[in-house]
Amino acid sequence: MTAVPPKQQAIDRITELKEIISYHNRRYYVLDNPEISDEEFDALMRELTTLESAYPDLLTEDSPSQRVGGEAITGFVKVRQEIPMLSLANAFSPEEIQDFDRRVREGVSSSVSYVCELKIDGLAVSLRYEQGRLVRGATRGDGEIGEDITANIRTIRNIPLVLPEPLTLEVRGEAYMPKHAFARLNARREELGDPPFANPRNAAAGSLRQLDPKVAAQRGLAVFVYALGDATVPTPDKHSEVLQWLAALGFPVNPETRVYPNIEQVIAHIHWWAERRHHLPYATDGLVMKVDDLGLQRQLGFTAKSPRWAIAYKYAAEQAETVVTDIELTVGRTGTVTPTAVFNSVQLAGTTVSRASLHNEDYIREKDIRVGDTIVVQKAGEIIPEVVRALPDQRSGNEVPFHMPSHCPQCGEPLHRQPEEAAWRCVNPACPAQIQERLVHFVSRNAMNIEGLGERWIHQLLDAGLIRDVADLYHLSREQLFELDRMGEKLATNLLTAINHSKENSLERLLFGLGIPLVGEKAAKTLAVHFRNLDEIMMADLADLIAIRDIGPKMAQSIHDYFRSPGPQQLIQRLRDVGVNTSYLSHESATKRAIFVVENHDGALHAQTEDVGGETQNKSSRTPVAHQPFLGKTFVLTGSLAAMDRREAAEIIELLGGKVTDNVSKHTDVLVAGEKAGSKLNKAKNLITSGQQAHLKILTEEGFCTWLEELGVQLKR
Ligand code: 3BA
Repeated sequence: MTAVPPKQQAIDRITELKEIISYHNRRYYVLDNPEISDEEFDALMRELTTLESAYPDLLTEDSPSQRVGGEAITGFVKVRQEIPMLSLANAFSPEEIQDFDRRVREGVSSSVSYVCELKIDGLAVSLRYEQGRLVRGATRGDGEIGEDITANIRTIRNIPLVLPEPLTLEVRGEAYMPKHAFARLNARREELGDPPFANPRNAAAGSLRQLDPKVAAQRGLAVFVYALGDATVPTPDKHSEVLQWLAALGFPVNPETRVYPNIEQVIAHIHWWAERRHHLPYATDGLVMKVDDLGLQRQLGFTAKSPRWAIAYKYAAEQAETVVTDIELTVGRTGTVTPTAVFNSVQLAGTTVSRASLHNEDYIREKDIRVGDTIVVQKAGEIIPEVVRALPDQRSGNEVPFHMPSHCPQCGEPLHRQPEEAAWRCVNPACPAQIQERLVHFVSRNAMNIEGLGERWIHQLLDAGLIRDVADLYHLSREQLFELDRMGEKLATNLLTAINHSKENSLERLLFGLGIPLVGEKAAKTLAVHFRNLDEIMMADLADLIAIRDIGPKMAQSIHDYFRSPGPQQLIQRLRDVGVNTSYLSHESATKRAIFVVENHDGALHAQTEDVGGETQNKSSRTPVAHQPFLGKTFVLTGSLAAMDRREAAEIIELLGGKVTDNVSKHTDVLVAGEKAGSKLNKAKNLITSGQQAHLKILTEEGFCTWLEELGVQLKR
């Protein structure tokens, strides 16, 4: 990849790459159905950026490489909406929806079909395309004048930069932050000491108002489009057809959209979503109903502020009252002392909650939350439980105000608070709580993945004085393990194998596992790929680190400081001494463990693990087992699985006689839905509710594993 092709060849290849990349981008971000692996996608992207940096004049704004964010800007320019972006009238009860329907039918004297859309809790934006190219993105603002946020809009992955036809049009929709991205962002802000966003809407708005598009690019935003703005295109007769047409052009249209012939069914739809909406991967605060027929829409027209043909139904914000029973203090792996409110459990937005972070001392003081207080709790962005306020009127006088202790609740050393920080910190590197948390983090699944070595064992090992830091794990002997309570032969062997095995991990796991402040999983991978081995990272100076895409100045400083401290340096030396790998092992060469299902002579099924090279495994060499409980069944796997990856799950299904396909259809018998299952899950639900495939079974990963267990398949790794 070092040889730079001549210009004409570069031009052709860039054109081709842009098309291929935007195709796969759409499969991934809009259709939730990727065709190629992340690695293959990255390789295409690298090829494009390499060519673009060799020929900077060939770099255009609609290049998918610009999704990472271009140059920072100094301010936002105001833009006028040619057709104002109106607001929506609200309804808060089914009766008000019925009133709306009555008004609509009076105005048009015919039966009326309605389109029901989820009301996404985000920020209204307008996207303008000229000759099929995205030229401007703007906020709604006051409806007439918004702000030009084009640079940030371009970074949103599910917005097409180029349309399949050279159309000039404006589309409108909602930019939003998915729940997982919101949770990740707030966790990071907390770590940095920045105030968290109250909800995904604010987080989306804050991200789109970033002057530096590189920051916006990191925020994981997405859009759903739901309307045409200023557009001279042959418009269909119905709003539902407009949505279909937009989807065909590659725009993300919410898959939960439905059309109903009367208001009774619309109201049933409202009830149907009341609870279910909490389990969507994005926050919704209601539904939007629109008259489907565009002719009728025109007849109905507008009031001064909003269309008469549409209304937003808003679910009541879910809050609950409960009583604080305790304020717990936990010491994290970096020594931060975090108070958590423990309260009598309540149902909230689809789950039972009994704890909420109180973040820090100032937060508790500001809200004056006391043990014994009755409090109001809610979920920020439908996901993170939080205490809204205490109800002082309900106090009996026995409530206990909170005081941050002056000393660490775990080791008794004094706590410190930096003037610019909100957190109190235990700075004793020998604090047992920190040591334990560092170890738990090191062995965790996404770090060194030392299977079987959970919190309980770590606690025992520390208690018995057998380990003091992560390097000690690699010196443990069988005899030492047997000193532990309830340690058996088999378990000891498994633990030692797992520990030993972890020495072969690729660098990013070690980097993440070390727990360098601010370095998450993604940054660890970026560093590993960029520097290839630990020595290079340790020698990198601040400028080298800042120059890396996705590594910000604060993180760069933290990495730099970490590797220049004597403690970490010694620890790394000791890890090297026991043979822990410190290089990046590319995807192809990494050893993987595969699960095999094997049949014993007695007919029982067992799973076995085996090391396989990433690329060299040979599928046909494994024969299916004779007992085939899944024979004739077609499975679809979606979302991310925790206990195994999709390939492994597919392998097991096939060995048991089942078939695995990519897409949900009328032939699907079982859908295994992991975390963040998206459109496939929705499609399966629709097939069930519409009666087209009523016997389709939807299983969570847990349900799938239980089924396997019932069949006698033991999953071991
Ligand atoms: N549909 C918000 N307005 C919406 C086009 C109309 C409309 C919304 C909607 C006016 C959502 C008001 C701001 C605005 C474009 C004006 C939706 C959602 N439809 N599904 C009927 O999901 N939040 N918001 N946006 N024009």
